[in-house]
Amino acid sequence: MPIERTFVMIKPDGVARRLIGECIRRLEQRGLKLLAIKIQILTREKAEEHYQEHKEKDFFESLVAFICSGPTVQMVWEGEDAINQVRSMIGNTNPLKSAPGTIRGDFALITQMNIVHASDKPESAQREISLYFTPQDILEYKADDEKWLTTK
Ligand code: FUP
Repeated sequence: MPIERTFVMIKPDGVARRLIGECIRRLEQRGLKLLAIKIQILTREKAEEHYQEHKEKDFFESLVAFICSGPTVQMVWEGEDAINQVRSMIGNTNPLKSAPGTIRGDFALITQMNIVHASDKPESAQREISLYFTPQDILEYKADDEKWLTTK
């Protein structure tokens, strides 16, 4: 499988419920590598750009208001098949359909307040990473345990 980078954001509910560490712990424990991290309250412009694919949906206004309502954490994670693996670790968009053991399945009940966002495909990962990070923000480094976690 290719080594990929994916974008992960802990939403205002995840930060307010003190789940930053829990989300990071799960991704780290799996063997993914953290390359960049920030905490910020999103501007409306940034939120609208992030969720541009949902602009026409009836939940768009409410989603943008929610995502700007408090601090959020942005991260870039790297690893084998990272995009699909992180998506499977966060669970279904609707937490009522998320399997136990996933982040949403373990901590959420409401679709909008589903703790965490992660890129769903390579093009989204690229777009979302560059929306929040410059190349200088992303640290490239070797981790000592990589021989156990990659085939490269
Ligand atoms: P996901 O990629 O799992 O975050 O899901 P989507 O990109 O489809 O949706 C983005 C966010 O919009 C979700 F996290 C929650 C919100 N949403 C709603 O509020 N109502 C909906 O019916 C669908 C999505």
